[in-house]
Amino acid sequence: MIQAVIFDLDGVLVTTDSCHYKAWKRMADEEGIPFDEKDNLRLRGVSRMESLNIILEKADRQYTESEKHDMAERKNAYYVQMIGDLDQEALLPGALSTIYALKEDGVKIAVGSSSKNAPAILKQLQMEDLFDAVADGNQIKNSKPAPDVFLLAAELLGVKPEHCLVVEDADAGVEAALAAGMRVLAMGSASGNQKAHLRSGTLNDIDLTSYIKNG
Ligand code: B16
Ligand code: MG
Repeated sequence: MIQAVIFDLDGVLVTTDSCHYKAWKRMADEEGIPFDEKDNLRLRGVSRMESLNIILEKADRQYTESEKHDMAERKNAYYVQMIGDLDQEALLPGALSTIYALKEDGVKIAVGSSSKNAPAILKQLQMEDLFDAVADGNQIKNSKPAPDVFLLAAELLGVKPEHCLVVEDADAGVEAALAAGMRVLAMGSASGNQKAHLRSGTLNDIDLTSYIKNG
């Protein structure tokens, strides 16, 4: 029986996934490193430094740790600048209505995001009080596909992993949820993931409350 839903943030609740791409693209272009939307799929859900390491696979030289640190900082500065004027119009279809419907049914809700910017985004969208728990990239050692962020969210909620359903837009996030022993709805760019228990284009295309009620 599902007692809690853990939402990924970028690409599930908010359109910030495209800002991550644009910020990495700007950094990669400046460095002359090939990087496109297809490469970007591998970055979804994974941490900032792991994302950089994936981008650098196509670089024609080695970068020092200090250079890598500076590049990650530069990308984050571009990203933070881009999300500076984010408002509720950036919420993805069905995000708010799904959250409210679940809350009305007494289902606990949490955020499980790899992003260290998650608390700032939730605050800017005035959503920080909406969730029963928030687990993010600041609190974990291993990012998705490791299960850490979802296990932490379940612990903060006081709900066993087998009673949690994760909503994810990244294949790495689907893997993380399965590794945590949770059920998972794959949506958006992960909507073709056959390992997930459920699939949908957006949160508007699925009635999560009925799914949960019917067990
Ligand atoms: P930051 P999610 C993830 O967020 C993004 O999908 C991924 O593209 C990003 O690299 C990661 O957060 C780290 O973000 O640089 O802000 O700490 O999808 O898990 O909500
Ligand atoms: Mg995501």
